[in-house]
Amino acid sequence: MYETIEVSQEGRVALIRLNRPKQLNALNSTVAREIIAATEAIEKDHTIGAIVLTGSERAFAAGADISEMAGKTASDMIEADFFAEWERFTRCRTPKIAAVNGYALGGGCELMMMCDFAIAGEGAKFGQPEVKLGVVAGMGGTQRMTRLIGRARSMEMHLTGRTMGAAEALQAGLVARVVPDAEVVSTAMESAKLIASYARATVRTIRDTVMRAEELPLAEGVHYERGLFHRMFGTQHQIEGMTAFLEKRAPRFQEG
Ligand code: CO8
Repeated sequence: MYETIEVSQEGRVALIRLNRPKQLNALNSTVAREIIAATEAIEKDHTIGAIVLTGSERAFAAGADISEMAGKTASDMIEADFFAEWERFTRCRTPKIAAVNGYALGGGCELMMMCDFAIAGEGAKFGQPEVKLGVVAGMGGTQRMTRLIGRARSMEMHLTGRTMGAAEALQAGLVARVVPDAEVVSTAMESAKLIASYARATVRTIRDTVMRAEELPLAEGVHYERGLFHRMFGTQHQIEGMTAFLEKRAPRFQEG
């Protein structure tokens, strides 16, 4: 069905694997179209509660496809609004975990940062090397990396184009966890299965609220969160979750 990705399902979790290993999973327009189409299809599937996005052992993704971009003019880029389609990926509310082995460079690192969090292998390498290509990051790298790891570190990464290893990425807050390379996908799947075991509506609300922290001033964010908290009372998931706790049993969330 897809040319550049493989999609499978394990229980309530979908696994999307980038499959252009010879090009180190460079993100060309087919990959973009397919990842977005797959994510949007998963979004509509009520049997799926979380997504794991991964690449190969050598590369999560080594960036946007340079051979596809190299000959373009500014008019071409503006006309196509190049990379704008990725906003559809970030709009999908199903939690997305990036499982990263090998290179996550340029657009690859940006795709990882578009996910809700990342689990990386000990050998993973991150970077925004666009400066070496004479351009700025185009898929949100300057914005998301700065929010995740702060201006000093983000500026240094963008201006030098150097790569950062997994231990440094963990310490900086670029990734949530680092595990042995061979355990990256299984750890991400485990985490995704746990998320998918909770009520979908609750998970989406929590995810949306955390995402708002990047956009809103503190007082507005806290007010927004409290309003959602109040409105969850009397819902079937709140009743079941709290009743189960008081009855000392596991909750059984019914999906409607
Ligand atoms: N695009 C296209 N092809 C790639 C890419 C890429 N980003 N990365 C690797 N490849 C290809 C190589 O050309 C090579 O192909 P071939 O075998 O046909 O020669 C194959 O993958 C294997 O790569 P290498 O032989 O180079 O493997 P090495 O192990 O020697 O090196 C590296 C691995 C270090 C990852 C190296 O391939 C590299 O530096 N790649 C490019 C990394 C990069 O610069 N990424 C950023 C791209 S730009 C971007 O993502 C955002 C652009 C923003 C533009 C804004 C426009 C609006």
